[in-house]
Amino acid sequence: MRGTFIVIEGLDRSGKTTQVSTLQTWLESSGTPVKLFKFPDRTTAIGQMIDSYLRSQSELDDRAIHLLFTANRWELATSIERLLEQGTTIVCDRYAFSGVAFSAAKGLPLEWCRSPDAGLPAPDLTIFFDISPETARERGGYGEERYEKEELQKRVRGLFGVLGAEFESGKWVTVDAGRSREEVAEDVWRHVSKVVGKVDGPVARLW
Ligand code: T5A
Ligand code: NA
Repeated sequence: MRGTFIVIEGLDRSGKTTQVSTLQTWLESSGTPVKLFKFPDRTTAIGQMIDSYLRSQSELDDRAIHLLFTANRWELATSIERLLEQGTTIVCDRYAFSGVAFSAAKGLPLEWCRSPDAGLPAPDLTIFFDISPETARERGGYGEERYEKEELQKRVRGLFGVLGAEFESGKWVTVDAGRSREEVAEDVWRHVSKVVGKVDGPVARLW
């Protein structure tokens, strides 16, 4: 069996990073080899440009930053694929769906936004963390970064809905992330345990 590719997507402050770490612990204790990825990966040279932009320390054209986010995924795509083939399950904190939803919410055409991500490894399961902008706002640290503005987050939420609707049921699931950490973790585990260690064959491609 190859590893399972699990992506956690969602709005800012929906608790993705918190849950990815719980999920890692649970997978490890069930004996599943697992590796975490996070996009943007701010540690690479491209990631440092993205980080500077997100913290409003530099300005970039909307298309230029979009392509940097995509390039940041491509620079790690081979490692993701290799690990999956070697039997390691991957849990990824944000992926191409964030890439499309955030840039399209800023006004770039949806189809233009999708095309540079075409051909990337496709997740076996995407869990979308849905949260109202009002609940997200009450959480720690909200508003520190460039995209953490309520109007933009509302458009992003709508666009995630459009992207998710294209998937067959079971491949894209929505979790109510406005609940307690424990309730969200249980729900995530319920979905993950249905697929993990059960997929085989070649890794699919976006889109
Ligand atoms: N972006 C990203 C693009 O535009 N294009 C792209 O291609 C990609 C990949 C940075 C920005 O980049 C954009 C989207 C983003 O605007 P990021 O680095 O993932 O993306 O952002 P982060 O700031 O790291 O993460 P988020 O803001 O999205 O937060 P998380 O990971 O969803 O939330 P988390 O776990 O850090 O929790 C936030 C706070 O809430 C608390 C936590 O303790 C923490 O204080 N919390 C809860 N509180 C109450 N109840 C719960 N259930 C809670 N769960 C967590
Ligand atoms: Na954020």
